[in-house]
Amino acid sequence: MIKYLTAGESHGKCLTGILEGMPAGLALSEEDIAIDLRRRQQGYGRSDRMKIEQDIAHILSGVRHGKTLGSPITLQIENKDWVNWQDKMSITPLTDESRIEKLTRPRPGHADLAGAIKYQHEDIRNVIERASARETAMRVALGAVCRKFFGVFGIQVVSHVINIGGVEAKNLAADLSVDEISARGNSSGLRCLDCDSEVAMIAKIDQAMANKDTLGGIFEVIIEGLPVGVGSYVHGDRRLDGILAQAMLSIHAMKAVGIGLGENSAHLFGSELHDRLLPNHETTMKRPTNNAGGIEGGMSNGERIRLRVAMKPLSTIGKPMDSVDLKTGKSSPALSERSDVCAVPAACVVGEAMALLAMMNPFLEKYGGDSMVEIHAHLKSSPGLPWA
Ligand code: EPS
Repeated sequence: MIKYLTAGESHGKCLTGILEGMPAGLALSEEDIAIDLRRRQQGYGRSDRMKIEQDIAHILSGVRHGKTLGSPITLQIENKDWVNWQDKMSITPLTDESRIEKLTRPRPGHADLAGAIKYQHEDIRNVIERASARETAMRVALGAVCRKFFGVFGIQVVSHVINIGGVEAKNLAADLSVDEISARGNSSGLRCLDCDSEVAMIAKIDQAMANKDTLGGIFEVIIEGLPVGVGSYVHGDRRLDGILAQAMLSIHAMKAVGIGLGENSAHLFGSELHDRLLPNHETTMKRPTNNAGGIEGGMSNGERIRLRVAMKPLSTIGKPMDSVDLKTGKSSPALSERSDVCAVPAACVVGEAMALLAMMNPFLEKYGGDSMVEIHAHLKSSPGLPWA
């Protein structure tokens, strides 16, 4: 079973991640991880911070001669912006702390207010440094290790943007292979497969930018190739849908997750919604539709897993909303600083990473072992239909 931890503040020296439980014998290089880190940094609407950072994860432990050892894998990503924040983020006390202005005007929608009360911070900077979505760089790096693992077994995770600020793209993914979705997403500034809608989405982001506002959106994460029966119906905490939904909602600013038809499932008759079974499709059945989104009874059913994830507009707004200065108790505009206008394309890549991390334990529960050799053997000997 895997465990992972991330550490690091947004403008601190670096982000660190430790991934424990990755089986031995997986070929892994820093370049494998760099691909996803680069993908996460792209996307129209991001802040100038992305011009400063060039995320590279250095592997500090757990790999020898290009293969995992089965021991904890430590990754480190330098925050290039830290050089500009050495005083503000100093680990040791400053000789003159009055030089650093305390942030006391919480942003509606952000962790600021609840975080300041919970941890008794007089300076909201102490909250926002860790609440920042900068942390997702490390999640993507850890997820990239899992991507390498699943790739060995032909299991792929891709994503694409389907909505920005209410501009809905045609969902073309159903008719494309995962390789096509990946290639087209990677070549689009918004990770959108529908070029016409992309133009309208960019116009909407420009409008938000001009108004010093922000925009959210919706993206889809697709998992392909997961064998039947990963997850379980026997207990709630083993249900794959619950595990994946938690993983998606653990990402900063995510507000909703739908699996397959998701919320729209509630509008149909059962006979319209459920995917009919047709006989004799190799080892399992064939379904002409995939409204279930690849999960039935908390288990993968062999079809494409489809997660539709909704992200709220970011809460650092250039034209600040009404707030209260916690120092004076008086009405005051919320704090505002450099931020993204729209980060949905980046969130897509984070969604992939979280799906990859979240699938590890249900997969290892079924096919696990200490080495890649052992897992291969378990997969190979896995039975199909009991009547076959
Ligand atoms: C973020 C605010 C911005 C984003 C940041 C997340 O950073 P800054 O405060 O330095 O301008 O750029 O995202 C990243 C740094 C990143 O790597 O994704 C926030 O408040 O969540």
